[in-house]
Amino acid sequence: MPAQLTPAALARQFALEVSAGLIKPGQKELPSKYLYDSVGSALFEVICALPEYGLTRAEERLLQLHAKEIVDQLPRPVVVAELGSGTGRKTRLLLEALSRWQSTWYHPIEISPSALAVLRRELRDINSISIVGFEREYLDGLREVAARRALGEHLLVLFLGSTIGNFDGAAGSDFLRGLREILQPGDSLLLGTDMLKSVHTLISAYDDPIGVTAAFNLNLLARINRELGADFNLQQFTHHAIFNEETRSVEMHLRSRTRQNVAIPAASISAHFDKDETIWTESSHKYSQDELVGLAQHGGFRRQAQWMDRSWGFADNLWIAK
Ligand code: AVJ
Repeated sequence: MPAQLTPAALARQFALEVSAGLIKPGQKELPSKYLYDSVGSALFEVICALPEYGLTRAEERLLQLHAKEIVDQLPRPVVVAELGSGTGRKTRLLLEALSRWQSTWYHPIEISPSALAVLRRELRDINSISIVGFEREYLDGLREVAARRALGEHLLVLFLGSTIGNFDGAAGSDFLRGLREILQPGDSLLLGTDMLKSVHTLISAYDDPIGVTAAFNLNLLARINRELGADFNLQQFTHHAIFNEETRSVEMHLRSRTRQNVAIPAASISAHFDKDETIWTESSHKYSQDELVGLAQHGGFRRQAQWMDRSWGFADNLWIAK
């Protein structure tokens, strides 16, 4: 894989972000992207199989039904970049549909090296596909892809799974604008968005009864222990999922059972926790149709088409850069 950061640079970055999030006054937080080391990625796969977490299956249904139709709406030739590629099960449906028309460059952009490795193995067999991955932050990787494209080639950016929902507040909208700046008019974005639904359904999806999501969340502390030499006692933290009505986001938190201090040597800090204090580890924003209209407009995109799975409440949106 070309263009990756060195392991030492990644470790330094992780330590910096952990220390910034845990020593700041007020709500402690950790970036949700760090949930996906090899253990976290494996646990996320299990989450996707849980009956309570319908999101991934909904998008798979959409792509199974409509991949051909989606591909038909794209300008060709097209180069495909994917932000946060996951295992490639959904991507395969699109790449197979595309490869009937053209040989395709596919550039997964993903900070988890284990996820990239899985993906390469998973998609290798598709006809006339060339895979070149980038172990980079999303927009850094996308800039590299955009810089390498040939004249006359259009870009299709896949941002599936409602990962956009992990940006909280204005960050999602800012991110889409940043992404648009890298694109040229006529390039396209296929954006997966989980739609607003009942609070009961949402909480069950993020606080499942057998505790897989709890393990996924707690693994972040275990990862900090493994990689930064910290001494988090995982028995002393519990998983919580709440729906924030104001921001329309499910939030995952880790709550400290007691007053405690945790040393994180590689980040050069000792973090203090009050009893019941939480670390906010993830937001998963849920969308309304009106909000999508506003986001596209603000971002500089024309809404070309939308495919909706009504049984769960999930949309794949095809937007074209204006
Ligand atoms: C992969 C970011 C879409 O927010 O629903 C699943 C991650 N977190 N359960 C989501 C997740 C808890 C997931 N995304």
